[in-house]
Amino acid sequence: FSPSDVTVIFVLGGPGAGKGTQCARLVRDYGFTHLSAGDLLRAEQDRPGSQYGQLIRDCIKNGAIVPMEVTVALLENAMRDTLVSGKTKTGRFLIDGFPRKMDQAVKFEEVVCPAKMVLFYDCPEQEMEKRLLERGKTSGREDDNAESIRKRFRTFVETSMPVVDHYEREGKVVKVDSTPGPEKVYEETRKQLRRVFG
Ligand code: UP5
Ligand code: MG
Repeated sequence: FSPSDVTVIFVLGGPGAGKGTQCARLVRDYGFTHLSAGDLLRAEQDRPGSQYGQLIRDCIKNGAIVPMEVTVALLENAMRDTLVSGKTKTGRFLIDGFPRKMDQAVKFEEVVCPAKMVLFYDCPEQEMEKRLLERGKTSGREDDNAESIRKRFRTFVETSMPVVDHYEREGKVVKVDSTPGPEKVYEETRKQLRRVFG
C-alpha cells in the first residue's frame, strides 16, 4: 500500500457505542469504504473451510481479541480487493472496531499505513449495555448477552482504551460523545470531520 493512495480513519469506541451506525452515514456522505473488523471476523468464522472458525467463535463469545495476524490479514485483503476492483473512487477507508490492542495498531501501521485520524465514540457503559441487550433480542449475535457483554466491556477498558490513549498522545483522536440519539451524534461527527475534509 502506498499511503498516498489511501486515507485511513480508525473508528473506535466501546461495544455498542454506535460505531457501525455512524459509519453507515459517513459512507453515504463522504464516499468512504466501511470495513468493520468484527464483521470481517464473523464472515471468516462462517466461511466453509476456514481454519480459524472455531478460534474466532470462541474469542467473540468471550469478548477476547482474535490474534492480530488473522484480523490484519482480513483487513489488508479487503482493502486490496476494494482498490484493485476499483470500488473506491476516494481511497478513503473507515476501519471500524480496530485496532483494539496495541500489537494490532503497530502491525497495521507497518504493513498498511498510519491512520490519518481516530474517531472515538465515547459512551457510558450503562447506555451501551442497554443498547446491546435490546439489539440482542433480534441480532443473533452470540456476544449480545449479559455475560459476553460484561467480558467485552472489560477487554475494552483493559486492552482497547490504551490504544485510544496512545493515539491521543499522537494528537490524532477526535472524541465524540455518542450518548445522544444517532442523528445528534452524526451532526457532531460531521462538525469534527469538516476540520479534516472540508
Ligand atoms: N444505536 C447505535 N447508536 C445509537 C444511538 N446514538 N442512540 C441509541 N441507539 C443507538 O450500535 C449498537 C446498537 O445500538 C444498535 O442496535 C444500534 O441501533 C443502537 P452499533 O452501531 O452496532 O454499535 P457498535 O459500536 O458498532 O457496536 P458493536 O456491537 O459492533 O461493537 P463491538 O466493538 O463490540 O463489536 P465488533 O463487531 O467490533 O467486535 C466484536 C468482537 O470481535 C470483539 O469483541 C472481539 O472479540 C472481536 N474482534 C477482534 O478480535 N479483533 C478486532 O480487531 C475486532 C473485533
Ligand atoms: Mg459494530
